[in-house]
Amino acid sequence: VDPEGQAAFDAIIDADGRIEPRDWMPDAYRRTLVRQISQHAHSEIIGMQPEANWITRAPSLRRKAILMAKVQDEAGHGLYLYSAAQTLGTSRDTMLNQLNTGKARYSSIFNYPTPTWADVGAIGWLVDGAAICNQVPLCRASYGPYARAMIRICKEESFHQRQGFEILLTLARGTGEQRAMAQDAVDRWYWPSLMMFGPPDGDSPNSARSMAWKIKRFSNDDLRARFVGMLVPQAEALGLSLPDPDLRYDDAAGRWITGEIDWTEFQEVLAGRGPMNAERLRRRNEAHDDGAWVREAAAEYARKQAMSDGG
Ligand code: FAQ
Repeated sequence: VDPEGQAAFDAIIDADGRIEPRDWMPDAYRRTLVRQISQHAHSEIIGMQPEANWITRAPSLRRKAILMAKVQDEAGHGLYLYSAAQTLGTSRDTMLNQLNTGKARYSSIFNYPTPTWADVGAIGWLVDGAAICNQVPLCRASYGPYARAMIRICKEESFHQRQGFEILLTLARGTGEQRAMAQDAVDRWYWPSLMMFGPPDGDSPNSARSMAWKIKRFSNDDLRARFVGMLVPQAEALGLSLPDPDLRYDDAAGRWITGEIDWTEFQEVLAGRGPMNAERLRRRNEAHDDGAWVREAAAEYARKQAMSDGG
């Protein structure tokens, strides 16, 4: 315990200021940030897989170029986020090792399969849409390096979201078969995208403290309701329906209320038993092993540079 450090930290948080890497911070604040930022980084890296599945089969050269750029953006997001987490004193090797050995969490959403091209549209519209809704408030998170990384990430995510919307719009205006494919993808991704916001507020052990520290600015349920409110008019514009017959606007509460979310499914996915958990981890390790020669070459290059700089 450092009473002076704590007082300075509290004053910065109260004034809505930013905590920077060299500032004193409570251990639990540091741990929470490493947990959230590294989980976020892992999500970006694992999140490359479901869409990369379609790079070789995108329906045109233009679609292929856009999809490659999008998947590459996700890699970039992972790298900024690992860098932000490293400023808290945890090495990238440690974080990647936790991911590769299945000890770290990453977003539940990336454990679902992408059997059709319309899934690429649904991921852009729903998954990137949910990501933006959750991440725009994180641009004001109290930890400086995280908040600053989020600004660029959000700009790129909003481009991704429109890219997905446009894929679905094209399909929805296409043949009957294409429209059905778009609807089927929306039906499969809608509920998992609502789960991205995390457990209901009453079952969210980290929320109260993260909100007091101004890492999180809104609760999981508030952001989920805000997201659904964004989807409703967009689904109408697409001419597609949301698979939620109980969805309604509650005038008294002033917010959208969804049908019941299947939290058992969410828990199963978190426990590693989602449809694609094992495959995602297998592929992650395969990519890591395939990249060993790049790491070795980079280390050797750095060693030679250091030698020639030295003399
Ligand atoms: N999946 O107490 P809370 C993207 C865990 S966007 C898995 O509410 P917290 C872009 C949680 O970690 C996706 N686990 O926790 C993209 C905690 O476990 P722990 C990534 C989940 O942290 C698009 C436990 O449940 N975005 O990648 C999930 O206060 C397309 C209790 O939960 C972020 O990471 C879940 N959905 O709130 C990429 C955003 N939800 O650690 C490619 C930053 C909860 O105690 C293609 N993160 N858990 O064992 C956050 O905003 C927060 O961490 C929440 C969870 C809101 C996710």
